[in-house]
Amino acid sequence: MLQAILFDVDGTLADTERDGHRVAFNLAFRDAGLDWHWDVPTYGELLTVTGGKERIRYFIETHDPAVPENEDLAEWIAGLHKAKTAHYLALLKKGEIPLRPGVERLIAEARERGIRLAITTTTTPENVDGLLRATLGDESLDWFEVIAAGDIVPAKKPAPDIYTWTLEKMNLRADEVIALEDSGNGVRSALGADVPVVVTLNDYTAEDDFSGAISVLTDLGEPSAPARTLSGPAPGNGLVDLDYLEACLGR
Ligand code: XBP
Ligand code: MG
Repeated sequence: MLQAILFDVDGTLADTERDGHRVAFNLAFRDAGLDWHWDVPTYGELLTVTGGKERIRYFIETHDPAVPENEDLAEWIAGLHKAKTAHYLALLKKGEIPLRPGVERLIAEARERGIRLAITTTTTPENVDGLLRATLGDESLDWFEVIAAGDIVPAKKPAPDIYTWTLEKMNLRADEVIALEDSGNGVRSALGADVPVVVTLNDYTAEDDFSGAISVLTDLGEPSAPARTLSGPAPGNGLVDLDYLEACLGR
């Protein structure tokens, strides 16, 4: 029996990366007087590394940009990332980043049927808070029993730690939950904790390796715009709902 749905955030609840996180990183670079700019394709390449601080460090290591001397690198990155978070929260507040199709519908159905909800993400906790408030309202924070985010586990996705941590907190077994993810890193993280996973991909993750996922769809689907199924079982009416997720769990 399905007991809970574990939602990834970036790319799954909303398309946050290209017009959200990427823009916020660039604004923080500008504020810091850096001549770095992450364009859309560059950001796609950097997305192979999850976590904003980890992504900045990876950029420094692989692109060799000028960085200030005589600074503790970890501290400097943390400061830059803090500025990025402030910009990202401001973008969310403007209400320009909507939820993906079907997300609100599925959350409403789960709440009606008493299915438990959690968030499992590498992004900073304030970002989850900001996205939920901006899209579903302040009260929606209480709908999620656990919000597992950011540095609460040292090893971010694709490590399984965030899923293991969430299952422990909820006192659930991996075969009682379904994870919704959008990326290869997310799929590997869930599967590493034996959590079955359904994928809704996006432009940045379309070429990722989703091996082991139960199904891969364009999105969760709305009655007016049903989802397309790219692999695995298709939901009858193009809508990912609880009956579909329950059937996925039984496979
Ligand atoms: C999402 C991420 C995040 C965001 C940035 O991965 O990698 O790092 O891009 O968030 P997933 P922060 O969807 O697999 O959780 O800058 O707050 O880290
Ligand atoms: Mg994601």
